[in-house]
Amino acid sequence: MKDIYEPGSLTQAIDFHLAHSVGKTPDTASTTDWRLALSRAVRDKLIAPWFEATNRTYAKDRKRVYYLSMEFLLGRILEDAVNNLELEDDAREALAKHGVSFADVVNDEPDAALGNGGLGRLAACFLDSMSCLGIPAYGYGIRYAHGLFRQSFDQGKQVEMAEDWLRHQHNWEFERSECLYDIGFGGEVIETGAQAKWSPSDIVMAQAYDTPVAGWQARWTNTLRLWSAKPKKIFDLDPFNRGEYMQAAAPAVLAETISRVLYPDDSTETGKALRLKQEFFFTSASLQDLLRRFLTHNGDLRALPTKVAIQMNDTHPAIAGPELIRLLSDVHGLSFDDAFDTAQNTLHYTNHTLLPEALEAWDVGLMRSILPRHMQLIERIDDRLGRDVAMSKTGVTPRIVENNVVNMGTLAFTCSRRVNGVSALHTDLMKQTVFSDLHKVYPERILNQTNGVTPRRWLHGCNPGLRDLLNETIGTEWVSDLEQLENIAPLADDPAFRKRFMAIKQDNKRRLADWVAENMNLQISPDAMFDIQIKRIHEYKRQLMNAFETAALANAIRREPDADWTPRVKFFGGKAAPAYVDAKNIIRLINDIAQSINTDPVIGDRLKVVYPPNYNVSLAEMLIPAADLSEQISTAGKEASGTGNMKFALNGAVTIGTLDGANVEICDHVGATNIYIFGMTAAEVQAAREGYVTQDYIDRSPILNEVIEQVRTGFYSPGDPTRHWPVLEKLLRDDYFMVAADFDAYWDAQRRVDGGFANKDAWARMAVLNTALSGWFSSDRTIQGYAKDIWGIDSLAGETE
Ligand code: CBF
Repeated sequence: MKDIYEPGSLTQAIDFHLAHSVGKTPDTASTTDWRLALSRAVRDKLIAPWFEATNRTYAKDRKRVYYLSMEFLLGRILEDAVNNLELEDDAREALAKHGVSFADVVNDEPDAALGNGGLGRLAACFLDSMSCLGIPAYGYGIRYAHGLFRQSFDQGKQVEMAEDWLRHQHNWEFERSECLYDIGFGGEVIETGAQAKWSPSDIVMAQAYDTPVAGWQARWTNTLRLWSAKPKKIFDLDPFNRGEYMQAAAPAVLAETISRVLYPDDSTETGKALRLKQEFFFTSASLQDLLRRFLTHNGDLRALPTKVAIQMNDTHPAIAGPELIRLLSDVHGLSFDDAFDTAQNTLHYTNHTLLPEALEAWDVGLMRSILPRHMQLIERIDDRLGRDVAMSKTGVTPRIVENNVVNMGTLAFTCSRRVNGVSALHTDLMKQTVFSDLHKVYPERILNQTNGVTPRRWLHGCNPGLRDLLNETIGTEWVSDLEQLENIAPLADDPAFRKRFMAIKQDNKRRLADWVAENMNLQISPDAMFDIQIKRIHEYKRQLMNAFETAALANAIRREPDADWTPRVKFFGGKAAPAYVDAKNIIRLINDIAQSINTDPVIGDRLKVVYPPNYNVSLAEMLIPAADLSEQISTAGKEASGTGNMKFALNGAVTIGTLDGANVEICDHVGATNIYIFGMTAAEVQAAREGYVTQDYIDRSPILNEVIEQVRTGFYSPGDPTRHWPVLEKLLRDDYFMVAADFDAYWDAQRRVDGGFANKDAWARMAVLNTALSGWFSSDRTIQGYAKDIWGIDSLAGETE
């Protein structure tokens, strides 16, 4: 299929869509209208490669990947698509003819925040890489009407508001009103002989919305298919006729609740049930959809693994095991054993965390009431596991159903051909801890695929200055072959190159400083070190340790204002889960510390603290290119991988971090002299747990002690001196993440950073080397690993007819 516009005719396409899709004339069009017109024009360009990719996959009857994820944290789509199609100059020019700014137009787009953090953003990077590499794939997820909440601060406290990304037309998707599947809940199982039939009491429909995902230069285009919940019965006329309008609308409202909000607060029983329903909803719809597609070209469902690889992104879609078995056996007539073997050879599971509270476990009663047939199948799968365990003679006793809960990690593991961790350390720890028993029974199953990030969004798109310098210096191939960045490594010793590299950093910092001045009413100097910690707020990520260090630095400056300080601006960014009270308390403390420091004339420009509300992908795209220092300071053994750490290093920020997650591999790649590593290792953390007393560490650290005393006596909350006691109380009672134990090491490392930054040449050299040696952290490399080691799929992009 040919492109419908002549090359270079983006102007014509935009003008066409402004009139025919948006219904406006140039003189009445708002920025949003122009955005919608440009989006349509750009989307048109994706259609030909999209159809071609689909046709080629069908024509060659090739294996596809189905990536099942509760989250796709896409961020803005327009700028990324323009970037991947290399249309930026054309778009800029076309809009400029109407006096419209390209930057205003792309910034007008709300983030598609269909995810919380790392896991969801990883899924988005993987979509990009699968398209870049020509791997036939579908992303399957939920089309939440409201993505991750909008965060604001009220006197330092996090306030959550509903997010509204679909308020304007969402121009990237195609509604598939014909693509509908029934999704059942509750009811009973009717058994006749060996046959079982599930008769659900409630049924909602899953309707597909497709978004084309173009890879670099549109070499290949895959589909993101998101499911939206629709009522089976649109409207109840009887109650309406009786004047009971609310009751008449109730079935629709209840059905639509399933895809209404990302991650409902699951601290209540009703919240938990909704979450389980969401998980089943999108998993079942995706499986029904892919089986339908498979059956259009194939007859024998036992051949499914030859054409289909399903990746479960964490345990959220782990119900895929029993659901696929149910569809294959109850619906399509396979025996349980054939269905199990087929499902197991098709499914794969990625684990993203070892934190016990994040490992999903569903109450058996809840599971049975919502998914009665699945609960039966889970028990049969557990029996199969029991048989393997007995045969293995390993002496271990892993079970899926234990103490009246269904352990979803064990279920996902048992139903998968391959199980992977997301960094080398994390994968080792998986083998030693949560999955140690299962690893003994199935020693071949666990493997590692260290995460990566897409260079298209996280360098080419977000850092145009550096992009241009790289293009000029080593050509453009690095965009799809990121390890070519190594070619700039020798230039770290070239003063002229370093100067240009750092001038770009300085521009990025200036842009950020302007944004802070405009949006936060705070003046910061781009000459100071920009020290940035952006991620979800969680105790294991230790924003608290950073906050304490910030306060301690302020104390030191106040004591000796005339000493030779390295000026710093500390940035924090991130949201806490609405029900996570301890994390919300930390946010408030950070904001109070910021307020105290930023208004202290003695401290002045030596230290400033910036915490922009509503951290999201778009903000990250501005913050990361402007960073000098990247804070990756989690308690060792707790951060599965991290991906922000990779984005920062790629953009020439130097890391201060623990030997946790992918930091270990970043250190290996950029070299120990180009990173500031501190603190306990994962093994030391384990050893320190025995007899750990927080107060002992505080007593040994006068610097930390002073800060703790300040917090206790209300130094940061003068009108409300006990405000931060809950933070201290928690720390003293249970410093599980060892803030106190690592504090002094962190403080010392920060002082080494001060010295390092003061030596401009040496710092610039480190910054260049971080970019040069981070190419391995491309998600293209990660996806190549999945394709080879897990899915058994080749790229189709380079193949000729
Ligand atoms: O693997 C992607 C990311 O996933 C998490 O965000 C998660 O949700 N479990 C982890 O916390 C990160 O370490 C990891 O990089």
